[in-house]
Amino acid sequence: MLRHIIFFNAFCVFFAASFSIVKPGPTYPPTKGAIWPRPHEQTKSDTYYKLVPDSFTITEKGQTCDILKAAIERYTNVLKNTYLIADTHSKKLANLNVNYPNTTEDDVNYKGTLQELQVTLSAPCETYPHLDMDEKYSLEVAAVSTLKSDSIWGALRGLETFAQLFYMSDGYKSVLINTTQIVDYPKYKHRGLLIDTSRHYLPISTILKTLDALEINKMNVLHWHIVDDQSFPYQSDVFPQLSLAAYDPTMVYTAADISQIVNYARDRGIRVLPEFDVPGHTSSWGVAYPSILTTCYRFGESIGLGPMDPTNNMTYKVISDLFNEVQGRFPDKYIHVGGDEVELDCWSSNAAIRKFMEEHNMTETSELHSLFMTNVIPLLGDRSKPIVWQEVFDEGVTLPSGSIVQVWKNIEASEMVNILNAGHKVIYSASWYLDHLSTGGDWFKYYEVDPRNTVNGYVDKIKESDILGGEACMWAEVVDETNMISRVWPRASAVAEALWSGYTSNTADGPYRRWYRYSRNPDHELSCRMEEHACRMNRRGVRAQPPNYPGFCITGN
Ligand code: CP6
Repeated sequence: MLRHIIFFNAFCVFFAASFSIVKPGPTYPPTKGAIWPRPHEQTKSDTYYKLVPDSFTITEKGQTCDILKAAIERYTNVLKNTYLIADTHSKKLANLNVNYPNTTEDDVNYKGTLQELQVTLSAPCETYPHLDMDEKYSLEVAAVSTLKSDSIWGALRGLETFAQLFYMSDGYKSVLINTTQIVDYPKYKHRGLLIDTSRHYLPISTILKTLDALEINKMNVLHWHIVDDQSFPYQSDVFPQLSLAAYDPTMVYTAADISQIVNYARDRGIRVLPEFDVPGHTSSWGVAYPSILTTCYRFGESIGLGPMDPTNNMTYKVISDLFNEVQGRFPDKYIHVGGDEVELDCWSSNAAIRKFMEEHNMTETSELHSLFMTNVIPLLGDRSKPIVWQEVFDEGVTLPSGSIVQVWKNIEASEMVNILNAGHKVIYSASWYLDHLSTGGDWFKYYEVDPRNTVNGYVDKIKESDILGGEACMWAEVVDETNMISRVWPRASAVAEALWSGYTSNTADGPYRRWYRYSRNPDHELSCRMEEHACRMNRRGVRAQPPNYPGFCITGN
């Protein structure tokens, strides 16, 4: 303890002595229409156009469908709203009698008002986003701009980019867009966020808001860790008693709620990936069905219920019927079946389970976990493929081909290599735990890893591409609707960029590795872009927290 005090004092004295001069104004001046995540390829010019919503339209020049029509309406509204914020601001300025000169109209770079965005979609729409969807698009901004894609999903990403190119100028009175050409596609095809609705219930509105934010960040998976030990908010028709373990009868997700969320996500090119975590993290199942859980013992006495009972046929019957229902409610081709943090010691504490192990020639409780998963995975049939947490691989379960292993522990490269060499695909989450806070500005650290770099040199490039992407995880022990959005955003935006752009500390022009040493630099490219991006999210109704040191954001409020 004493050592800490001395260390801490020395630390403060050091900073007190090396004073710095603080200049007025935001620590990081925001950029103007920088795209987040950074596009694959972009050329920009100083010439620009002005947005006047009444004389601007987005038109469909190729194939179309409901998803595209809805997106055009959505983005038209985003632009109208951006214009409205500038308009509101200019009225406030007029009331204050502050007169900023209009610099736009007599500037040689000003090319007039923007007329049209033509969207050319060259193939019929797919109906639901999937792992292998094509998200590529190209965009050219001119008086008549063009957006081209071979896929509805690419068209959605391109519309998002288009909306982000607009910025406010003339003292936040006009909305401008520069001439630019972009060709863009993601490095990783699985770019997700995990939300946890068991530790705290999240209202539908918060989940929809999260989907808005995912769309803004070009993320494409909502990993919905829907139930866990503490509560069971999923309302089942086959087992209605399960949601007796909801925190409150109103704190549930009905079939209609799920359908609303799935459709809202689909319209934004986002997959909803349900997780029903078994056999651990399942206490809440025991409220209605205690017999499917294992009684744990200490010193010969029962100390309560632990993981699912792998020796009980009823366990598999409940899981099977529930999965069948879940497959009907979630159209995604994958279901996450968990498999993390199983309390193996509970199994070995139970005499009946020990007897079962003896009868089946098992010596390790991990073999029971293996048996359990081996029994559970086929229950998915061929309607869905499994995703599992890494323990399932570690414990020697034979997984069907096409399975995905989600890595969440800080691990040696060798583990990723082993998973890949066993023929599995990987989703990376280690080091992207949003519930681990240091400061609001800690997002820099999420750039320290590029998932494929962790196995660089250990496997060939083909295997490397089996690392499909990653997920930022927002475990909800200490978050609910009051703080979830602002805690996730813009911190998860860093993960979004690492996954879309492959822009990390390992990239040649990537951000500085030691952010705390270099980031207090007003020209810091990444920080300035992040400042604009967080502000952009706020203008679009996502209450992202301020990412950097002091600054401001004009939102019309
Ligand atoms: N809940 C569930 C959790 C975690 C996991 N599974 C978790 C464990 C350790 C850390 C963070 C989260 N809260 N169901 C592990 C995947 Cl550090």
